[in-house]
Amino acid sequence: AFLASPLSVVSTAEAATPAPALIPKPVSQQVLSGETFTLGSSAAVGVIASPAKRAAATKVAEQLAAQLRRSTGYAVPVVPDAGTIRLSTNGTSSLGAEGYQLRVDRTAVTITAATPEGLFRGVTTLRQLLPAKADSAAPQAGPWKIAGIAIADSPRFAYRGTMLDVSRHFFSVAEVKRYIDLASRYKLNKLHLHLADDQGWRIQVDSWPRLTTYGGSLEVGGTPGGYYTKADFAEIVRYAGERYLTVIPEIDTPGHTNAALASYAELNCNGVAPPLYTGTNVGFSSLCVGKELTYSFLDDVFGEVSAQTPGDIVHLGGDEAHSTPHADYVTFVNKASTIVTGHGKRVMGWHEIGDTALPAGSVVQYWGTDDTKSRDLARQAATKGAKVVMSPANRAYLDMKYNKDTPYGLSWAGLVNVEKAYSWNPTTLIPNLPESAVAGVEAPLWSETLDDIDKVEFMAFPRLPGIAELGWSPASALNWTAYKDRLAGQGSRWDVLSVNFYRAPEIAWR
Ligand code: TNX
Repeated sequence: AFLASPLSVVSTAEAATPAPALIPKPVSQQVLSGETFTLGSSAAVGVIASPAKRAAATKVAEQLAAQLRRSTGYAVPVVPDAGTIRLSTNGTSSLGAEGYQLRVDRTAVTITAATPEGLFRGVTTLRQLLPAKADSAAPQAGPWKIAGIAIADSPRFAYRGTMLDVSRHFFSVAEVKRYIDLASRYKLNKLHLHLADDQGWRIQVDSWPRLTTYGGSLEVGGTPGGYYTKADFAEIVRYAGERYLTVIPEIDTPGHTNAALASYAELNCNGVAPPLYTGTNVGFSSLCVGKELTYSFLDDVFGEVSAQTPGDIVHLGGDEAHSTPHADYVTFVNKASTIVTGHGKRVMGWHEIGDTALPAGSVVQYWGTDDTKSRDLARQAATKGAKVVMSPANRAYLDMKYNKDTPYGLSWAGLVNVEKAYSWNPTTLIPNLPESAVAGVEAPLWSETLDDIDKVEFMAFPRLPGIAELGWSPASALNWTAYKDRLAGQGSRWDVLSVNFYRAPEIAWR
């Protein structure tokens, strides 16, 4: 800019200020031309909240202030009842628990919501309005300007998730936190953790200790695995909660259970423990449907896992049970569902559970590829009153390769480029599925080929923000050409955060 002539500077200033490159796109935004906010050295974050909401609202303010201190070097205190950046929970409840209003003018930035959660969502918008360097971990030179704007915003869907498969490859608490940080920037509100599969059991269960000490010892490829102790898991739940993501733990059953079967011989129908498995096949393992012990095992496991889960959903898997006869499968899922609800949680499962009993409040996760069978199961589930979360594998699976040259990932559901991942509508994808049955979207990331967080980032970015937008923004806002331009603006932000994103050549990164 400092090479530009004074004349071009003037003409830029006179051109209509474009809408900022926000993802997800807000419901409504109005540029306030002629208004610019400058964050100066005396900036403070003010909290205006009723006593019941004050502590949580202050936490949201502290998170914002802490980041601004790091990047601006200013003191940025958090103060009651004033501030140049004001967070108020006295907002209208008509925008819902997650909705917020944000106004930037020459005097202040004001975020108003009905809840601390709404403030948090508003802060994620503010972070995208600030210059990218505001996300830096070290002090940067200002100025810290934000163009005037008035936004009113609330989500299209209540369920906006992503899943991390920590079984096929284990990810440390620090790596999970990094993923939470990045997901929370795009207003995702569910973190589904795939905690048990053939290749590893990753969550401590006191009543069945060998699940982790033995069943968690390896991962795909035979390298050392790992597991979360109760303290580790509590820390993930806490960290996610502070960023307004609810953890949904998944214990995959009755298939995908080799790690458990290897750990306890008595869980097997023939009483013989198979060896640990470090390959990537699916569909070969099954819990023993006819054994009573199977259900006391599940009661212990779902009991301990539920006790550690503040959210109201527990995922029992249910996918690809190719070694469980169908009648047994239905018997098993119905019993397992009753155990989950007995621990006070709603049942979630992959779409195969669509033809089981599905207790009230169940959530079915569609992972089909436009095939008749998967669509039918999703529709059956809806007919029984269950909600459907949309994770179409040929669009929302973050482990699918972008193109044939992508260095890792799978391609069984096809190649999924950035446009394909974004260009679908969650409520019309499955014909004749009532719109009211769709709870939202989730982008799963399976980790057979992903053994470190850099690879996870490469597969999730830039596709995850697109799924986040499908979950948050109104259908009328979804437009690939416009989205692509907003996405381009995230590149410099990811550079500041050292996100190892795939620089898809069709995006004009800036
Ligand atoms: C299918 S999707 C699976 C997983 C694999 C994934 C790989 C689903 C419910 N089951 O076991 O990891 O494909 O993309």
